[in-house]
Amino acid sequence: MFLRRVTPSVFLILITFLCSAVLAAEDSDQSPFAVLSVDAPRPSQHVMGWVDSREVLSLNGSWKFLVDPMQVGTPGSLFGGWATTRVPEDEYQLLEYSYANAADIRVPGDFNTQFDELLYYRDTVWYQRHFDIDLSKQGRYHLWFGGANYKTTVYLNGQAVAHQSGGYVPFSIDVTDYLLLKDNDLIVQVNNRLDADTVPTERTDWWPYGGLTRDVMLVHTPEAYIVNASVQLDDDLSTVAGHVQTYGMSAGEEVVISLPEIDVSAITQTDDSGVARFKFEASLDQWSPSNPKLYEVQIASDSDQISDRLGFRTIAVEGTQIFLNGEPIRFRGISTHEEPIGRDGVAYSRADMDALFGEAKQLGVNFVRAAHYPYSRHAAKAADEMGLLLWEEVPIYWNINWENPETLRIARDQVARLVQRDWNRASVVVWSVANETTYSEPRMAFLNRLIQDVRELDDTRLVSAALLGDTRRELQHVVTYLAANGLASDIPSDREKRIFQQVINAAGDNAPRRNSSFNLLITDPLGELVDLVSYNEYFGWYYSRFIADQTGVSERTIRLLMLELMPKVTLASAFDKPMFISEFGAGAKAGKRGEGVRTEDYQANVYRAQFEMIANSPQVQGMTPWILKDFRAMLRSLGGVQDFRNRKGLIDENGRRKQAFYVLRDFYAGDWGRQ
Ligand code: GCB
Repeated sequence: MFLRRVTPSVFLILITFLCSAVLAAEDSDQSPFAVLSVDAPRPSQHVMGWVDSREVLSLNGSWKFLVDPMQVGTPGSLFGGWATTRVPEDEYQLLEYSYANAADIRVPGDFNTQFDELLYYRDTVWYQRHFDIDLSKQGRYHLWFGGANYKTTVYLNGQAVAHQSGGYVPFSIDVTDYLLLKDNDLIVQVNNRLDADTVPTERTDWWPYGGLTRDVMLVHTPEAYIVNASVQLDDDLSTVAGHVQTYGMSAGEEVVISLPEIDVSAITQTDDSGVARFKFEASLDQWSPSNPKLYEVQIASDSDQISDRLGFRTIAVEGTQIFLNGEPIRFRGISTHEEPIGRDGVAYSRADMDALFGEAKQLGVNFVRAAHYPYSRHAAKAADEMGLLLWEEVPIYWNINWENPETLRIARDQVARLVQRDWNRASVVVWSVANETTYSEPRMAFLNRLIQDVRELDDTRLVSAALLGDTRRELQHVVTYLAANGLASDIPSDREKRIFQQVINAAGDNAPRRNSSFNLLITDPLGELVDLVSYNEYFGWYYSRFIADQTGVSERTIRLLMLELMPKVTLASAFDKPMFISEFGAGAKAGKRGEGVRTEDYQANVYRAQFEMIANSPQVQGMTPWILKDFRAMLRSLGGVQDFRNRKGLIDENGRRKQAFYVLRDFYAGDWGRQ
């Protein structure tokens, strides 16, 4: 097709050009127009931890940036070669790209909000920078990425040194053998396109921010070094146990763990696989929201030393209660996304997290659900210091291809990297493996695998997943209760009462009595596998619209009746475990007051009704309403109201508080919050 349309002379030139391109494609038999892929090793499964105590060269700052919507830059493709910085030798040399003339971009940070024209962009981009190092030092150098969304290939001095699929989590590569003394050419190709097989998939109710969203650094270690270490307080509250993962050390190497402040240290030795396990007694002041005490912990071998400030606490469930350091606790929480207050884009710095969590604390919370993907390492560090309990999550969200082995591999990689990064953060008490996934056998097998992985890596925290109820069954129930209550109310018109009467007649013997209460039972079999049965419910918001559509009763009537019915609802699960309301909420445009949806008043009323429902439900031991701040969402296009933001925040994107903020704050200051 393409060849038939060109004239003969152009054809000759083109053939010559294509031949050289084909040769350059290293004997590839692919078409020169193909989008090529490059082979590169995967980063090590062992996450390099404790990096903040290491000697590092920060590679944050200004990088050069190219956009590649046609994916032509990959080495070997006709217009490609962007993986090496080249400058034309003279004015005759034809190059299709130039980093010298490229835009500047700030790292860390997403690219979408750094360039107006890239807000909705979901494809390939290229980052480039140079750096020098002091190679006179003995030891090894590791390129460390805090996270890159979502598919990343790293090129150093022209070599493809790593390929990582899946965003948000850290990965590192030992690049000692590829480094030069001066002018190292570091180029990173990142693609933020998602599809049906990725984690998450292409449909999410948050912005799929792309690029080098987290810190980048070159970490220096000795030849033989400590890769990571897990240090946990046992349930007896007086034993500290864990393990140290080393690299390049032979069996029998001595490793010392010490807490100088209490003058305690323990000596252990590496085994054949370079792992040193330890257990020792220590009398520690336990970490809690009211006492976020951190201790300096040092780990040293003959050749290496790392340190961090860690808190010590236990978390457990028994029956339907949650225990922190052996004491019952309720999680008074709020959900968040990783977006800063007052600026668009991803929250990437410690200052961003301090401000976001600081605002959460103003609500009187002791708990934050960091939905729906791993945040930067700064988040849990901030929470450790502020005394906030944290729920951390992987982006197994809505529709996941449960049957694709590569999807499972990426999901397991996300879980493993998140857990290994944050397993020493006292603030983190819940690992969540999924959000709102519907029941199927393949889903059970997939999530069961992830839950087992979490428990193998870290059996000291609670595992959960935000469940959906059995929506159809629930709605049928709710409709009959609404009808029974509606018949006794002044709100519905005569016509609507006739509809309600038909609903009651159809329910026959199962019809509820007027004013009777309604018990909503969570039965998802995933509840069997988790420690905390978490449930997202949107009473007062979505359900009302579905019911109005189904019954022909006006949405106004359904909404007003629903607010009356909610205080009579109790929430429970079929499992003898604590329940947690991981989401509820309602949208409101800040400053919009009065009647009807999307007003601050309606949102506040939904919160009030929710509190009555939750206070009626003894199994419920915590909640994280949706959500602290309005956030960017491609699903939310409604002009003048949403403008591509989800408006369920208690504050808007600039920090303006809505009425529901104060309603939640008062509730947490009251009896339920104090128990
Ligand atoms: C949910 C999702 C969350 C959405 C929220 C909403 O159930 O878990 O990601 O943003 O509802 O606002 O609809």
